[in-house]
Amino acid sequence: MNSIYKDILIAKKQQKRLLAVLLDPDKLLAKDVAKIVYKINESHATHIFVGGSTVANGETETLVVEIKKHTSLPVVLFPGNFNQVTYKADAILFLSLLSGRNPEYLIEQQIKAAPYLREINLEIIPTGYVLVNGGVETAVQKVSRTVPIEQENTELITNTALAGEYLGKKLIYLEAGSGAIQTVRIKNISSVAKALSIPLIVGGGIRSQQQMQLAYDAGADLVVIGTAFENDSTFFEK
Ligand code: 1GP
Repeated sequence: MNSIYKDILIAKKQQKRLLAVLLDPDKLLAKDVAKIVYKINESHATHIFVGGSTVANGETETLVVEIKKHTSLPVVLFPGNFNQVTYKADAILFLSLLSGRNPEYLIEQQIKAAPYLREINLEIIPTGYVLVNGGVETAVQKVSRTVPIEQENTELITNTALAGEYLGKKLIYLEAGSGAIQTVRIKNISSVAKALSIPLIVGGGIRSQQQMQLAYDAGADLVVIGTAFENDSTFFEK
């Protein structure tokens, strides 16, 4: 029980760099899963995240089942809404959109997910989700109908993440949004990392190995790559 989070904590302590590849059930076809997951297994990825802002009912579970046929990496849900929760995964980032002021994504979706989560044996990782301006209106921004924090406002970004830790979140996911043009600025990653004692996930718009390294160097414990690998399955070979 709770082994995925424990492993993240151990990795942080040992200063190991974790890497999650994000697969969106909306974009990945079942027939492509085997070859995509093969590429992930060959890379230095440590986790597979599954989720998206707009996913039809049932698609997440189908994808998770297919992914797990081909990998021993932990499969962690990164759900856009409560319909994406499935017991077939290994863990769930139980997200609360702390940067937004829409109760639906702060607490309502979580209430809807709770009775199902109680029934199943899925590791639950309370995660504070902090969305910053990625230079373009991202899907998460549209769907959640929330305003991301401006990247100039390092203090607000940092204090929001820190409040998440004080609320008992076990992870903070600092995010520019999938397909962002502007990644989370180094200054913001480093300010948040310095303030937190819990592990920090960083994602959104990272499209090169260099950007990944900069995020780690600034204090990200786990970096998430979605679009770059979606567009080019040789991304990790470079
Ligand atoms: C999205 O952080 C992830 O929530 C990944 O973003 O698709 O831009 O890599 P990208």
